[in-house]
Amino acid sequence: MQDADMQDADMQDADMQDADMQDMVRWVENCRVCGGNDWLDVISFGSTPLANGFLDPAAVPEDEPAYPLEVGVCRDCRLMSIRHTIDPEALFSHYVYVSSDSDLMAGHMRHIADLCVRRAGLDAGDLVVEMGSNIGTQLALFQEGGQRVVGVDPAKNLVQVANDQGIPSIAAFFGAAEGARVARDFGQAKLVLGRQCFAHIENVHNVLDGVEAVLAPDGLLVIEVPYLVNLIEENQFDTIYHEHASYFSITTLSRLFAAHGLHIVDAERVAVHGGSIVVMASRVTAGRRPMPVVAELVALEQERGLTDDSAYLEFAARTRRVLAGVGDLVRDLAARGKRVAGYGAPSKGTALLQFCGLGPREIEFCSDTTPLKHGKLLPGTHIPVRSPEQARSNPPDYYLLLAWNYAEEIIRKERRFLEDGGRFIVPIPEPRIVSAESVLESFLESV
Ligand code: DWN
Ligand code: ZN
Repeated sequence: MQDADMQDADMQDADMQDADMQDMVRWVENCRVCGGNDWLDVISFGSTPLANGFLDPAAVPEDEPAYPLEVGVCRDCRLMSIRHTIDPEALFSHYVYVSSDSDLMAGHMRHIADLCVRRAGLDAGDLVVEMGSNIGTQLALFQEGGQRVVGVDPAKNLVQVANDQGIPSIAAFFGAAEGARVARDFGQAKLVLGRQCFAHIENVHNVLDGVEAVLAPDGLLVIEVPYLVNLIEENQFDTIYHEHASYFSITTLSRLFAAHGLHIVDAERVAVHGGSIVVMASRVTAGRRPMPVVAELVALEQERGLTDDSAYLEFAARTRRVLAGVGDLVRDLAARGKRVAGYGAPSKGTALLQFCGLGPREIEFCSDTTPLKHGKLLPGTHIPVRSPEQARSNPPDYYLLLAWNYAEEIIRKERRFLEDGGRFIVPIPEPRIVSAESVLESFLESV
């Protein structure tokens, strides 16, 4: 090819990439909940690849796509959200996160099933619909209790696993059309559940239209979302990435639900995913009286400054400081010849490493229990993922605890690593090092 032709071809390639980029990412002008456009700019993480975009080492793109990640707060309804939207097909139609089989999560899912049975008054034969049902682990507990279950999840690979395990599941995004379809094919649901998926939804109104279509007149909507109070107060900035469009408080959820004839009747703070909130809502017409905890949590959010600007700006300042602290600590250890690896390869870990500018020079590998991630490279940083067995055969000096939401369970499980002189770096709320001695000290302090 002549030089001029090559330049033309390069320009065409660049144009096509721009067009692909435009299809993939869109600037969000109006608040996803209230439609307002008075924004407080909180923080920008620059442009990053998608947090769950694990790469095959044999097919690493030369120009790995990266998308802007900016956070704003709507000054009207106080929704914290990201200012861009990414094509949901690209994010969720093939998914690598599988509901963890950890003790913490297993106990939590049991708790959620019991809570829902009690609060929704579920009997055998009642219909339970779960959005974002993953491989059906939560629904299996309702099935054991005699309820009829249907899962709806956009990840075809996970829906296949769920169906193979006998959990009826549909590969689709839940929304107005899907809610109506489930109502037509299965009847009305006594319980609609959405655990850890609501934050991922771009068009929350469409999803609530779907809930309205399928929820029985006396039915209960139960959603579980990471709680904004925990995110802000515990510096959980690594939970901010493209998959998570919104970061919810009760204040904002109440307003969102009200637009769909729903109101929050109960809520419970739970420990999973760094601190989440289980929110129970019913149709206003069902006549359920809200429990006092709902007003108490709204008051807590006000008291913590979530209805003002300053709490968010202080969070942004702390985030910059902690990011720099984690990066410097790991770079310093690596420069002193210490071997550092990541513990877990969660989406928030791939985000944290990108934000801190850490790569394979500092982090040798990440150990993760998820077979779908083994042998892959982390998006952006290209750090390899190994199985825990591989990692155990040649452990590092330090593990950067990327799956910090399982800290207690992991530190208990890895007693041997600590006893052999290994250490954990826990990155948030403030970076700190955990050794066998410090575990013993904090145990002694607690008794
Ligand atoms: O919202 C989301 C939530 C619910 O789950 C998503 N957008 C994706 C995902 O977030 P995550 O990837 O940060 O989730 P986890 O559950 O914090 O991921 C933990 C990771 O650590 C998993 O890949 C499994 C791994 N792990 C491990 O290697 N050893 C976990 C435990 C408990 C362990 O002992
Ligand atoms: Zn708003």
